[in-house]
Amino acid sequence: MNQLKKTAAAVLEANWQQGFTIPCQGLYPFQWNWDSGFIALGWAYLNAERAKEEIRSLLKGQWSNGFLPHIVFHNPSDSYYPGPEVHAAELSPHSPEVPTSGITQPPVLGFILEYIFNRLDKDQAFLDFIDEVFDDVYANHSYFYKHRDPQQEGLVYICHNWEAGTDNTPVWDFIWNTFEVPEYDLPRKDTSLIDASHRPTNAEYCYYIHLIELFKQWNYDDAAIAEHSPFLVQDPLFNSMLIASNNSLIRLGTLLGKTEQVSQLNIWNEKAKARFNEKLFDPQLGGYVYYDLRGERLLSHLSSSSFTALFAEIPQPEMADALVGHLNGGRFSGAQYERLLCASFDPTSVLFNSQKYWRGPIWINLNWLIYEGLLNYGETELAQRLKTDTLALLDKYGFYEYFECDREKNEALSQGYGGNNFSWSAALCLDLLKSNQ
Ligand code: 2M8
Repeated sequence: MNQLKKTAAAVLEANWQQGFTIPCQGLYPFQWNWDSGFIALGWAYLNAERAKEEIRSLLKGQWSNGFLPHIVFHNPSDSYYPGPEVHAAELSPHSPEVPTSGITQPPVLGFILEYIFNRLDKDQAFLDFIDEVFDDVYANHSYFYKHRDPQQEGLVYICHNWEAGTDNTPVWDFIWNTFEVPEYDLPRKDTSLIDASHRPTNAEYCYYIHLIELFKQWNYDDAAIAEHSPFLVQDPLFNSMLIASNNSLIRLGTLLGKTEQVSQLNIWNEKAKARFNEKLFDPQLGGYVYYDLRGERLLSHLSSSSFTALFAEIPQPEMADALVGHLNGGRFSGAQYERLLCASFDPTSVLFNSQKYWRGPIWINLNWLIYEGLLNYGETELAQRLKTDTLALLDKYGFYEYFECDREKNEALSQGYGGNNFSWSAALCLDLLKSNQ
């Protein structure tokens, strides 16, 4: 076991809490939805039972209508704001016994199950586990297509920036410009735990909290949210994750003889892929962008989310070529490869900020998705470059939450950005390392 692997294992071990893994001590002290998916994949290399427990714990937070919340508050903690009392998910008749939030996150579980199954050499015991949880994960997909696609076009919406996972991407600035919010009293904890200049501003947090306050007024009713929420966006990352999970559930369901679900998943997926290419690809920019359902307009900005369609095998060849161009001597790498891959927002944009959270820094989960996506399209050399950049960052700095993409600036730095000993950075490092062993 090399040193990087040992340290990654130690991070996961330290963040393990009897049944689930927190993303980071202090900063994120509960179970997060998409973090847990990536983390489970890491556990598969160390202890497959923990991978199963991680997923079972997340599913304890599932609502009776199939909705899977973005946080499950299994344990009390006063180091995070907003906690369960702010989210007040019990206002919904569908919420479970355990306290949860009332918003969701990118649906990664479907493809995570398949990745783990493949990484465990198609282990029968893990297939039995997939059989155990298949219907719950399917119910989550069913929830999305039933409640998050008002025009029945195959694309689902998110109604909160925290649902995107890319919390403060500059793309949301254009939504915040469309409505006003009160000035909330914000007992934030994050800004006293890490450098506040690397986190979203208080002005942005007022928008985040205001949306939650609105959803509570509507008791988290999906129809009311679809009708009134000022934030209603079709996000390329979120829809790519759903489509990639559909792809995996189709293959796993076929193995398990789930004929009815598989045929429904195929119907959703064909429609979704066609609409995704038709609606979210901006030919001028040569990449996938965001659609603001409320404002009925494209938000034409490239971000690392734009490339995740490769992971879900959505782009046709010429679209894939355009995406690859941005990473290979184009605006994300720079002509001389002066940037490490992959910035979370278009580095040539005036809105880019190389240190601020989702407005520019490199994130390991996005790098992993893009790496796997490039392999899907036979781009092995570029995939290797991305992997080398990613492992070099982890090796130099450790398992930080996000990283500087500018090569020159990196020379002078001695640490990454955000939280340290961050679980998905460790978990996905284990997966990236597998082919090096
Ligand atoms: C960040 O988001 C949370 C809210 O969900 C926060 O800032 O408080 C994001 O990076 C998100 O993608 C991630 O899942 C979460 C926990 O790591 O932290």
